[in-house]
Amino acid sequence: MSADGRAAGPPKAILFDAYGTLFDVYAVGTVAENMFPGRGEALAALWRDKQISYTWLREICANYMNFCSVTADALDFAAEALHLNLDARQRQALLDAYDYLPVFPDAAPALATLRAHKTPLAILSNGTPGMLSSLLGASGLADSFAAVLSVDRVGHFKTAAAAYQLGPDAFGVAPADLLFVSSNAWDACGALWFGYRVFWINRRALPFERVGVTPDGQGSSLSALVDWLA
Ligand code: LAC
Repeated sequence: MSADGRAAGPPKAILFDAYGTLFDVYAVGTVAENMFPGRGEALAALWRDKQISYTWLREICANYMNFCSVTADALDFAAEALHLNLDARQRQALLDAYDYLPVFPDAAPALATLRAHKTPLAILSNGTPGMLSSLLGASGLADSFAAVLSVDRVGHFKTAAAAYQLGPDAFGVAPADLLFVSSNAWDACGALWFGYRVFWINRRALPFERVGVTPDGQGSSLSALVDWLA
């Protein structure tokens, strides 16, 4: 432990958020753009915002529903709010696209380098096991991870402690011995409050949330994480 009570030394495992951190959620904007020229980006942005706010709303109201259903509800809201007439075929095509989001180009090389250091890697995500399995299967990254932890097992979304507890339970170590990596600042805050060490992937050059916690490290890409750990 360091003087401030945080663990020192290399992490015993590294846990990654999935959506936005390893997989590009805004890529669905391209599919949407083909359906609604000029509106794809707006649909992708509102869809993601609503998806996350529904997880928070359901968590604070103790009304869990799996991330697959939340994602579909958020799409329906976003389309209606933007006055886009999504027919059943278009709706299904967008939901299918969510199962096969592209992996960020920095992910494969970073994960390969980290694996070579023999640190176990895992995913800790709001996604259901089915959603994560589709994403990983399509990405070619499945073998990179020692564990894929879905909050669906505990029926609580991040930032609930029960969701973050999946990490320490899986590896049998304290949260401070684990490094949590997310591009979602709210997720980084939740993980810091829970007690993880945290690296924030600041993909969109944003300021960090003003809520009284600071990530242990940050950078614009997963390659920056590799440099920071070295
Ligand atoms: C995840 C989303 C919330 O848990 O980014 O993967």
